[in-house]
Amino acid sequence: MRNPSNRRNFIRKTSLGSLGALLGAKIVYALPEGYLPLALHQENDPGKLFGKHEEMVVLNDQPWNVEAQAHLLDEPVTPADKMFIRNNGIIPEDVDVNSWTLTIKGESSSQEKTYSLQELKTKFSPHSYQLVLECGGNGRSEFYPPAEGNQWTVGAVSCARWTGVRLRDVLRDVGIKDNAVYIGYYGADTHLSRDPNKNPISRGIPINKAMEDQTLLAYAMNDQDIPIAHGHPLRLIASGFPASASGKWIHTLAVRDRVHDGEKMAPPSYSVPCEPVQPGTNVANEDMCIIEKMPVKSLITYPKSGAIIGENQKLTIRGHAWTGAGNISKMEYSIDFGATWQACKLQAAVNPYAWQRFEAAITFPQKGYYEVWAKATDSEGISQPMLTPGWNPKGYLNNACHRIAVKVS
Ligand SMILES: Nc1nc2c(c(=O)[nH]1)N[C@H]1C(S)=C(S)[C@@H](COP(=O)(O)O)O[C@H]1N2
Ligand SMILES: [Mo]
Repeated sequence: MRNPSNRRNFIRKTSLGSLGALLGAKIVYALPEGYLPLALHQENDPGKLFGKHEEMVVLNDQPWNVEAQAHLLDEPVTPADKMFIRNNGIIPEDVDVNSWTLTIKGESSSQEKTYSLQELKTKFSPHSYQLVLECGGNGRSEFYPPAEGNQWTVGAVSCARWTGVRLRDVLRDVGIKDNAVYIGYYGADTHLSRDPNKNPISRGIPINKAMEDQTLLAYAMNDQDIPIAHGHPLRLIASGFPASASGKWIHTLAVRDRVHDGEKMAPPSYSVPCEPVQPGTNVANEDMCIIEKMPVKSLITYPKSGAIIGENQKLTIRGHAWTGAGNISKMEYSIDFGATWQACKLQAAVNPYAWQRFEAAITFPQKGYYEVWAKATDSEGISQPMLTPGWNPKGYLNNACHRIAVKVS
C-alpha cells in the first residue's frame, strides 16, 4: 500500500543527497532548510496519490475531497479512478489485512463478537451489486445563501460494483435483541486534530436498512480490493441513503437501542429542516430531521457540456438516473427550458439501487445555442425540480435537473 505520510516524514528527515536520488538528478545548489523540491510536491496530486483521473477536481486536500465531472461518469460501472472521494478525517495509514478485525457490540447486541476478514469471507456467502453512492452534499454549490462545506457541483456520485457479505447475515450470526433500532459504525480514520479519542465521523443506519439484501459489508470494489481512499479493507455500503451512512475502514459496529449517537449523526449534520424554511433561516437542531432516503436524480454524462454539432445533425445524449428507493420509471429531456419534454430510452436497473442508463437522439430545429435538460421521475411519481429545491442550512439534497450547453452551427 502507498503511504503518503510516511513518505512525507522520510522526505523531511532525509539528506539532500538522497533527495537527489529520489529526483534522479543531483541538487546543484543547497535548498533552504525545510524546503521540498517542487518536483516532489506530488503529495497534493490525487492522480499520483490515489490513481485518480487527471480531470478529477480537488475541493479540499485536508481532508481529501475530490469530485468527478459529469462527463467522467459516463461508464455504467464507475471505475476507481473516476470515483469521488469524500473524507471527514485522515485516511488510515497502516492497514494490515491479515490482522484486521470487525467487532460487533452494543447494548442491543446479544453478545460481543469479533471476526477476522478471512472469517467474514469464508463464513458468509458473497454478494455483488452495482450500488449508487451519492454524498448528501452533492450539488451544494447551487444553494443561496451558500452553505459552508465542500462546494460539490454534480460529481459526488458513483455507481461501482461492490462485493461483500450481507450485514444482515452477520447480525443474525451475532444475534441482536428485539429492541435494536440502529447500527452505528466506527472506522479507522483519524480526526483532523489527530486526537485519538475523537472520531472524524461515526454514523449509521436504522435496523430495517441494515436488513436489506443490498446492505453490504464490502471487501471488494469492481472485483478488486477496495482502494484505500474508499475504505480498504472493509466498508459498509448502504446505497439509497446519503453516502455518509456507508462507513469506510470499518472495524466496529454497534447495535444500538436508540438512534446511534456517534460523531456527525445528530442534527445539524446530514439533516434538513423537517418543515420547509425560507432561504437563510436559522433552524434549531430539534427542528431538523436526519436524512434517510436520497431523492430522485439524473446526470447527463455524454456529451460534455459545450458540445458543438453541425446543422441537421442528430445529437445522442446519454446518462444515468437513480433514486433512494424504488426505481426510475420515466426519463425525459427538454431543449426549450422545460416548455416541452420528450421521452428518453430508459434501461432497467441491473439490481435495486443501481443507476439506470438513459439515452436519446435529439434533433434541433435550427442553428443556435441550446440547453439540454434531463428530468427523471421515480416509481413514486416524484420528478426532479428544474430549480434548486428546498434551501437548507447545510446545503444537502440538491436534486435539480442537470443541463448541458449545445451549439448547433
Ligand atoms: N470512516 C469514514 N467513513 C466515511 C467517511 C469518512 O470520512 N470516514 N465519509 C462518508 C461520506 S460523507 C461519504 S459521501 C462517503 C464517500 O465515499 P467515497 O469516498 O468512497 O466516495 O464515505 C462516507 N464514509
Ligand atoms: Mo458525504
